[in-house]
Amino acid sequence: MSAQHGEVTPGRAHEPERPERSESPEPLEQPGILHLDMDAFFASVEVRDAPELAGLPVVVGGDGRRGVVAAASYPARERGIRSAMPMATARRLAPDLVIVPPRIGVYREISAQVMGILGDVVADVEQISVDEAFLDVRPARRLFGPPERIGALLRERIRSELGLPSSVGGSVSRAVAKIASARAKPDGMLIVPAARTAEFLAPLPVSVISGVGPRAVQGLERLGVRTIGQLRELPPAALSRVLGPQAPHVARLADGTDRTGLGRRVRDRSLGTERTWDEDLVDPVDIRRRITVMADEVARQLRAGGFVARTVTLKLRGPDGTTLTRSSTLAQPTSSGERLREHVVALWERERAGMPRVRLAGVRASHLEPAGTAGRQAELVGRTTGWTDLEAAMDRARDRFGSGSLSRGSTLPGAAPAPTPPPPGPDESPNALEFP
Ligand code: TTP
Ligand code: MG
Ligand code: MG
Repeated sequence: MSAQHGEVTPGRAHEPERPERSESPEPLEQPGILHLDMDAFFASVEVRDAPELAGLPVVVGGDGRRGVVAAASYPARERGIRSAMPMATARRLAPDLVIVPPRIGVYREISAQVMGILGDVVADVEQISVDEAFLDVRPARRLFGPPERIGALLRERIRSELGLPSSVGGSVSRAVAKIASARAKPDGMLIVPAARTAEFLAPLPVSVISGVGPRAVQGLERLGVRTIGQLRELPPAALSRVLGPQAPHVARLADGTDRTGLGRRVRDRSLGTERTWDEDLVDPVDIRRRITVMADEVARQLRAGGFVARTVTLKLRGPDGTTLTRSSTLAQPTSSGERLREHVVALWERERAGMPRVRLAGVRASHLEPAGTAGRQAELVGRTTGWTDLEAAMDRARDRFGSGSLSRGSTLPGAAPAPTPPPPGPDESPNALEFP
């Protein structure tokens, strides 16, 4: 049941007792951060509830013309099917594909049960999406034993109490723990001893590092760098040219010296606003102005809560009830209204032909992170800084003088609309479902 494939044995086995050890006051460092992620989460729930589907290529997602795969079972992945792929493509890859419509309420409930199990065992749980969390297991060690014992216990409880497979990665750094859990999938566990971190990472493609997006991958490839081992050999200046302010963090990661642990606990993983109108909105300038105001409002909520968001979602509903939800993943997490606005307006520009009359509109930010860890670094990129500073100052003024005191030029009725923003770029992906 608890297939432990690919497990790297704990550090002690690779660090024989040497006399020099006594010169170092550091105790042998244990991997204290675990990352647990459910396997093919939505699809696994559907297979659990319809066991005749076991072993078949199963996907959860919309079956319509614009349908997209939300989750793909591992048998479906063997045929090349992936999340965010158009359903039509998935059907071509697997003519015997089983398509199950999503049951978001059920997944949310199970998500809460998973998090409940994690919270039973480990006090410090940082949930980062519907099916995954980071855990700081150092304090739980005295009670439950070493990290691999805790990881196995969690996987076993999720399996026996919820009937679902999950995978666990462990490391001294949260970023490496997440990479390890992905390598352990499906239904596995991979704990990387501190001293073997660089060795574990060396053969992996640079794209496994979160924050190294498609553009960075291309830039590195032009320098002949494909793996993390090769990235380690790059001079820091060259790395900075490709990765910008992220470079030092990525370099520490590649070296195995990163020790970034849990961030602040993020309970509300998304926040947003939506509005319904009695009369349909038909004027594009008006619609655009209203979603701009919403983006600003959401950004303000983010800043008030001390968060940055990785994903922004635009929801539109027409008079006949047709609802459209489109998400955009930001290259850098942000709390800037200007950035959120660029993305939601671009999403709307793309969809407006199919939704000429709008009854309801909403903007939601998700994949929240505490501002000040990864987020703050990201905000230092380019012009975002200016906007966030300006916006923080506007927040302060609003707090002092009331909400009517300030608004941006283009949101005032009658003001000229802002220029069309650039498209969000290659990091954007269509989402069949809003992340709960
Ligand atoms: P993931 O954990 O990214 O993927 P997964 O659990 O399906 O598969 P893996 O074994 O690789 O972890 O996402 C969790 C759920 O979130 C997923 O089951 C469905 C939903 N989801 C979407 O709705 N759209 C998407 O584009 C992605 C990536 C996930
Ligand atoms: Mg998952
Ligand atoms: Mg996940």
